[in-house]
Amino acid sequence: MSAPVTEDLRLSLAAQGFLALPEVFTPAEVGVVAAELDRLFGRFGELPPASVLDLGATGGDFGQDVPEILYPSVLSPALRQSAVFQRSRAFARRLLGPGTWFRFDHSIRKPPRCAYETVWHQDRVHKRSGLPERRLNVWIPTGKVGAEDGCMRYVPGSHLGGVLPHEAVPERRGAQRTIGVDESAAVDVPLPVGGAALHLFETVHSAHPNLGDRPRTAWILQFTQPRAGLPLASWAHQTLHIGHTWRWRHGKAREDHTRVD
Ligand SMILES: O=C(O)CCC(=O)C(=O)O
Repeated sequence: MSAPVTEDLRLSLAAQGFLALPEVFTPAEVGVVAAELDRLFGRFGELPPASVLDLGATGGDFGQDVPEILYPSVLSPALRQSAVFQRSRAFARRLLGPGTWFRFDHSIRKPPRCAYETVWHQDRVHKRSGLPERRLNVWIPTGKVGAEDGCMRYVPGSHLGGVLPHEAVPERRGAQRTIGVDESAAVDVPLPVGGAALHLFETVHSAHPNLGDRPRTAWILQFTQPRAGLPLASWAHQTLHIGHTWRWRHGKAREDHTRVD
């Protein structure tokens, strides 16, 4: 990252639960990621079932509302090799400390004029095992984002109060909403291309709808610092996903090979 990890950044993350970093990658580095994600979203209907979700209304056509790709870096090794990935991991290690590992990545696309608001939630609410660990999300938009086209928003200091009560959101696949968020305390994080928003596992956050006329795509990398020396749960999770997508990845490799020849 162009911004060094200073003690001020560490203290700010610890106090606020999030960081807004406008200058982290070059536009060219983000361009590599954007091209890979565009290619995957362009083939959304052909991706393996284990790799796709739609966060939108349960009644809509799957993949048309708010498509989400799970572990895009497994489907596209170029993402894992990208400067954006490498630098995000180095940055997470410097922020969380030794023993920080890559846990998971996903990408969420909000199409133009998409009224879907990512509801207020804490990521920790989705963790079933309850084992103690620290996690950090690095949220990277592939284009400039503001409040009008789907930027992230955070409640400063909200990570300090433990896991708050959540409720299911009717007609939203799997969504859980934090009950009683004081929106007047929330902070928007608009970002230019090359920026990133970082948050801790317990930070209450949401993202605006995309009312703009271009898709809003974000690549989200999650890092973990498990209490055990090795991230066994993360490895198991990734290995399962690698297994579930094997056939697709090998079919694709054959197709690519045929095209090159
Ligand atoms: O991109 C979004 O709309 C939401 C992302 C999010 O909730 C997260 O990164 O934890």
